[in-house]
Amino acid sequence: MARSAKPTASAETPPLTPNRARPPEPTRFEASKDQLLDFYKQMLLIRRFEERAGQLYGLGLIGGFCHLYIGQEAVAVGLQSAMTVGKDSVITGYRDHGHMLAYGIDPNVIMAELTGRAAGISKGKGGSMHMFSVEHGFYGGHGIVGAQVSLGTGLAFKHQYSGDGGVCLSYFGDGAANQGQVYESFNMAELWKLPAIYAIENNQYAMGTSVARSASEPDFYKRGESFRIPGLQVDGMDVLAVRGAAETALEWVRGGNGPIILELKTYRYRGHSMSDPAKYRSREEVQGFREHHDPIDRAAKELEALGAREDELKQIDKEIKDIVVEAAKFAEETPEPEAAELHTDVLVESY
Ligand SMILES: Cc1ncc(C[n+]2csc(CCOP(=O)(O)OP(=O)(O)O)c2C)c(N)n1
Ligand SMILES: [Mg+2]
Repeated sequence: MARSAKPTASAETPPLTPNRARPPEPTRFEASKDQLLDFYKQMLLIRRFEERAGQLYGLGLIGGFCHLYIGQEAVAVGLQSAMTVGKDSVITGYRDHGHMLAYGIDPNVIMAELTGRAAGISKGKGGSMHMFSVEHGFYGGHGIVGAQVSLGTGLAFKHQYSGDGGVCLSYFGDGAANQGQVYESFNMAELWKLPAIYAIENNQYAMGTSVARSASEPDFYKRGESFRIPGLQVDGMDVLAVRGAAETALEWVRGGNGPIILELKTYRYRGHSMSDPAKYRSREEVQGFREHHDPIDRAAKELEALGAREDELKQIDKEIKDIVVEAAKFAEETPEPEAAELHTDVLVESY
């Protein structure tokens, strides 16, 4: 077959994305003392819950996979505090406990899911990676890396199609951002101007592989460039910066401008999952983040500057500990599912 003639080269290469509208630069959220206290409590709840989940795993009370969210708390809390439960939807990967807690879902039923009990949010049959709460608009909990991006794009399409005013927030990692289906989803989302926020949680590792070793474009907020999707890079260790970016993103998307990407720069303190010996990074690196960039310490310091007293913060610490102790007790004592449950929630027809 004859090749078609090459088009004549223009004298100058046009700019990659001419005249593209962009959202404004986000500003840090100006929280009142009460608002910041609320974020602090939520982050602390995630931290203590995850620490306890790690212990229960060690005791053999949690089976299967278990991916902890310690270090990344400001991301879920900052973003989800700006969403409207019952109107918007959220979807994420397997590192999902924190996202559920940040949405105000009962810690008891989340912990009971981890221990595989009937009272768990997926009746004890989903475990750590497969938690859902449709009434909260929380669509999982997915183990296939990147799959939630396409599913989330479908949820955004549903919001647009039914005109319900909702936005879908899809979380995924730096590793998932190299998946092919992510870019098919980006293309559709921008083409159809879907109400979608893509939140890339750049915790700098995909299992044992660092971003430096795996990403040809490590600035993940630029990953939508070829689809004309704007992106913003955000300090994911600062809950107020995250909340500020969430507001900018929501305004952009709710304004009918189509999707937006947020790259949240964050760090996971623990291994990829409970079975990760973490030999691919140094102790000093992890310690550096814990000591100098911890999102909870940062919020505590700001609260003190806003007039919170030490005993007030200590009291919150105690309340959170009690909630987590209660969740662990519930998760250990509540019964396992009946054997007959093996046959429910299973698709047996052809679709
Ligand atoms: C399609 C697919 N490929 C590979 C895996 C194995 N896997 C599980 S988690 C993971 C790393 C993903 O890293 P990232 O997206 O950065 O998320 P993080 O774990 O850091 O939150 C891989 C490769 C998988 N579950 N699904
Ligand atoms: Mg990662």
